[in-house]
Amino acid sequence: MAQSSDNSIKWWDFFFPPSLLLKLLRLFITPKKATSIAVLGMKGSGKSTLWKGLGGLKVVKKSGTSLDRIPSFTLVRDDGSSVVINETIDIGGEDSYVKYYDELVTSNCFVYYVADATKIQEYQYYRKIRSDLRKIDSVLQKKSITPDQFGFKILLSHYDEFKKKTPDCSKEELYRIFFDKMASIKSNGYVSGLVRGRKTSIIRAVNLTKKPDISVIKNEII
Ligand SMILES: Nc1nc2c(ncn2[C@@H]2O[C@H](COP(=O)(O)OP(=O)(O)OP(=O)(O)O)[C@@H](O)[C@H]2O)c(=O)[nH]1
Ligand SMILES: [Mg+2]
Repeated sequence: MAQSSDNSIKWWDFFFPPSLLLKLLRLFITPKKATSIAVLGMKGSGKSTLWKGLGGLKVVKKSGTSLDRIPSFTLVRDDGSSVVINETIDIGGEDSYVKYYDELVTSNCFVYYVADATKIQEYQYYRKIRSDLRKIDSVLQKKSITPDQFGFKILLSHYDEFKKKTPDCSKEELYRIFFDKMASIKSNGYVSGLVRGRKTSIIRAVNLTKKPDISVIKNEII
């Protein structure tokens, strides 16, 4: 999914203007690569808050989401670099929205699955997470999307509140609790394999209302 080309202007370009001209032309003519992001996950976990942080949504409705259009937008990182994000939809977290995974999980997209860290030990809550992850796997299988065509991360939001409730519990401990709850996930798909394999690289505890955590998320989007 990564793509880079060194169009940066160097000192010697000023001594060889044709090369400078060529680079300027390439900068303006080359279409910017667009990236698709899907934000899936539990009700009230922070999906719309994440879209707002990334720059795709102006306001987060207090009543929750009922299918909001996210127009294509330019995501700007702290260092000024940017990436165009394709038009998509912001979905709610109830079961009735899971059918939209079929259109949102595509080849060459990056999927964020958001769950509230303060709720992951509740039986109904972690059962629904397992079921959602299985659904992502079934879409990957149905569309024959291979791991190299797909980016995936689980965001455990409300980490600030989790920390207030359980100050002695480290992020590593929280990840262990999460993976324990996912251990019996019944699927042989890619995502289920990652959670069963306890891959900590796919999980991050965050406060989605705070800029530093949003910046980290923005910086890893390529
Ligand atoms: N403290 C804290 N609050 C958060 C965090 N993420 C989201 N919130 C708050 O949680 C509430 C719900 O956030 P939303 O972004 O609407 O959640 P959602 O997943 O879009 O909800 P639905 O669309 O109903 O599924 C809002 O009041 C957010 O400000 C977080 O990491 N920490
Ligand atoms: Mg929402």
